[in-house]
Amino acid sequence: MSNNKITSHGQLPFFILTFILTFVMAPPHHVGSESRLASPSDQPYRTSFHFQVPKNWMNDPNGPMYYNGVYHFFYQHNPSGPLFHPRMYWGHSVSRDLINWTPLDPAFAPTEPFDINGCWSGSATILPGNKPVMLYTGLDTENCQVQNLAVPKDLSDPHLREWVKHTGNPIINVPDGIKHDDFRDPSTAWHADDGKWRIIVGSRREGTGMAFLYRSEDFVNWSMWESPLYEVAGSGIWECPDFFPVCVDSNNGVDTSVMNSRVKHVLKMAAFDCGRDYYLIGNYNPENEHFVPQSELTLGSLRYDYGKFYASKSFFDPVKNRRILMGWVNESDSDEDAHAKGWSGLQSFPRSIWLDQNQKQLVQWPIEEFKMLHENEVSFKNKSLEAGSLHEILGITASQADVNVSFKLTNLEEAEELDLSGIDPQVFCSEMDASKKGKFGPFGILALASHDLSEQTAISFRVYKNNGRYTVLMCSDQSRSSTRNGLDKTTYGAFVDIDPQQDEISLRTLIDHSIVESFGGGGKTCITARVYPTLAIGDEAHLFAFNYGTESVLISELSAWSVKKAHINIEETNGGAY
Ligand code: DQQ
Repeated sequence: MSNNKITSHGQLPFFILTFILTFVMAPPHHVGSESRLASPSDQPYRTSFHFQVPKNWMNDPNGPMYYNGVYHFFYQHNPSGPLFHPRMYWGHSVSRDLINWTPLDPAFAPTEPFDINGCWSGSATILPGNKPVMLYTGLDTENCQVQNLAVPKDLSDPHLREWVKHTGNPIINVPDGIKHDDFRDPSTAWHADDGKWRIIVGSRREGTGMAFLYRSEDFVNWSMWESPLYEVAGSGIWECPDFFPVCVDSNNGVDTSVMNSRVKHVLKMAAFDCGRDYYLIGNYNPENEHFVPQSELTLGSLRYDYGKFYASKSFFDPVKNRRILMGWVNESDSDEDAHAKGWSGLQSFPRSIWLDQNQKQLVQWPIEEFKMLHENEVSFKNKSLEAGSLHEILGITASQADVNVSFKLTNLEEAEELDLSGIDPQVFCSEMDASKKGKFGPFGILALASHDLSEQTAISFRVYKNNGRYTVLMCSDQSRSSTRNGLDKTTYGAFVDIDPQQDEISLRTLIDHSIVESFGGGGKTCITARVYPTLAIGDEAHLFAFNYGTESVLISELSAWSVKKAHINIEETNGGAY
């Protein structure tokens, strides 16, 4: 086990605030007042192709799975108000294409002694014979976090609308020596040659974050393994752990139980104290239950997303042999704003996820089905962006768009010398906001920009050299994304592990009214931001490519599309999108 230190960062005071408001101040069983659902003209921040609920609160993705032609997506939901409340339900929607979603009644409500105070996060497993089962955390009568099992009532119902909670619940209780509220979020199960199923559950002992490992032959009786699958001193509680294999020689995904010499394993943990989803890549041996990561967990470790993205979950899609990832994208506005909007929370656009060829990190890319929403393509090639220039991308709806651009740098020897080792890229991006000129950079795009540029979200790159090697930095600057005050306008930043001598610097950005989801370096570095423009709304939003550096850069290729509105969670009498 690693003893590596990871300390609380306090980057997202939201988590602390939420914790205090919900667990300390909220009376038990109180649920928020029924929220007002404003008319569409009052709703500039509702999205068009990101998963969200018509009203009230949504947080973590739960139990995503594919079953008999239908994708199922469940989510943490407070059906009584637009703020978090511990007495969670599992919202449920279904889709045939992962783009359009039909809402169903909640799959789980807090009704039984083993979940009466909340049905918290969990995961799906498809058992042999094509039988889905669900494991989830219940908050019992004493607010203890226990693990529960549920199965669909009728496997012939393509929607799997009704779920039956196992009468023997809870199937796993809080381990000795662990606090009653530090034990949650069972993973998807995997099995090894010995026929035993395994799951992990997030926890902590004192400040040591960990994933407890459990094994079972029948999915009902579970025994805790002698040591956690992994633990890291100082990392605080781990929520929503995920553990899955990735192919070393292919971008295809594999089922969670695949184990051979052609896979490595990924352990993901949502580190509550800093509100970040970190992952480790390593080797797993089911005989001794050792997981040996390639690197230790630190604050600078690999993350799925260096912006707003938490408590994610992946699943294997057997239709297209891929692994798909979705994460909760929280609001950056206030509780008062949540009441005014009547809703809170988005899910990231579904991403395919695979191991990079260099085996050092994962790569993510919006699922290919997104293409069905594309219209009005505009594209051009080989346009030079001179120092200080701005080029508007016209002909698309800039508030609802997909833009994919590649930048080519010549004269790289002119790059500024700067040693960025040991530098926190987010801090660097905050200090070097998009208005600060360098040589190569900042260049990139301005999303959701007002015509006078008083509002803009800049997603940009800077390139430096040190001892003959180049470092590429990607920033997402929200400091000018809205003229409103009282928003979290944290600037995000991360390195992109590419060599600009060999590779062009690519940026793909999904823009959807109040979310800007960016994929740098072909999906090696992802940054998601929530923004709340007041001017750059609807037709008043503009999109620009820009170069504020003193060296020119070449746009070798740019394609941008308007994106059609998907049918997401709209009740329709004709059966809707589904
Ligand atoms: N959200 C759930 C918990 C989980 C947390 C409660 C992560 O199960 O640990 O809504 O955001």
